[in-house]
Amino acid sequence: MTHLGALQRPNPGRHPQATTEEGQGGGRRSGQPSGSVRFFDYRPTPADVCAEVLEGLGRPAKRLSPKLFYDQHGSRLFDAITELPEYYPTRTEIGILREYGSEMADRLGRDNVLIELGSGSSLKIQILLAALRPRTYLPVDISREHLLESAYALAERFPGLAIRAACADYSAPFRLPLEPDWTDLAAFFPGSSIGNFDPDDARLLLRRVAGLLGAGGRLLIGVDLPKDPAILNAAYDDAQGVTAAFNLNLLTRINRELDGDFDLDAFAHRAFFNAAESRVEMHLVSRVDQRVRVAGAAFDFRAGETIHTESSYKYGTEVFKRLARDAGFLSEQVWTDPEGLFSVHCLRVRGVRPAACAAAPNQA
Ligand code: AVI
Repeated sequence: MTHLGALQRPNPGRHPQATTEEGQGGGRRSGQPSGSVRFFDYRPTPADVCAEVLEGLGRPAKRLSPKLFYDQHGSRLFDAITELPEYYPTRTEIGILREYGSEMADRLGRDNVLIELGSGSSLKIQILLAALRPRTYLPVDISREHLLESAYALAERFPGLAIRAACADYSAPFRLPLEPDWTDLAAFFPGSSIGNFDPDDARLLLRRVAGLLGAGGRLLIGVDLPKDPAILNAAYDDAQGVTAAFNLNLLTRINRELDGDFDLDAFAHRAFFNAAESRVEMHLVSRVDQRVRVAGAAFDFRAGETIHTESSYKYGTEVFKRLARDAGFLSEQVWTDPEGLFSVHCLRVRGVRPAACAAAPNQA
């Protein structure tokens, strides 16, 4: 789905491509100093959206990248999805974090450096920060506004926490503002976002996270489980039509940004569990034979033909452990909810963590 390049550790003490803004987060509360926020902008290069869309629509089996969902309106729609009664993953993962947060902290270690891939739900990270009390929190997100807003809110809430917010695209090559003497790194990758990568890309991403964390580093990762297809189909095709609006918004975005002429009434949202691939697929189905123009190029659709817009893989515990093992991790513990809907894995990078004083692990 996405091209995933090498994650790189920074040169010790130097961040040549980063514009660094330093600031104090959120003022003071009850006489305690507020946490400090440092911002590192690695200026993630915007993907060539136009080339990607033309390539995807030009294929015999048309497809578009799920990354395109997340413009401003799409991000709002996704937030609304996480609150839907049918969309169980968010509230279930939050329940697991609440129930087992202190066991997770025992595994991940306290007073360490916690990296979050995608600064998503503020509630999830608040639960984890309260349990772990890391020395430094390092959220990585492609959206500057979202990243900074959430970093300053957390600085207010966790006085004394050092925050290094890195604007970067974690699904492409990226660097992090790590110090050479930091050997106690842990990472959090919630929401089953790993499920939106095809398995080969997921393995590649995990392998690179393992390289970033170094031997002995731990990753806490949320992974959605396979289940009754009726539950899955409802979660991705809710009664209020929010997920349908989320899917169709992709066409609105193409119309706006790429001079497209998609007629939204001529496409329908379809989501279903593909058991053979263990994934929910989202498609946009053409209701009629039609021709659509995007950026000057013409694309013909037959009635019933679809554009595949997203896959959301569901991994059984043992299957995911195998994927993680192939990426260089050992499984340490898995937590699930009582209904077996969702899982949170603690993984450890194979190998022995070097002595605390060694500078080598943080070098590029
Ligand atoms: C972001 N991602 C984990 C969501 C999922 O469940 O695959 C995206 C989503 N698509 C439709 N609903 C939610």
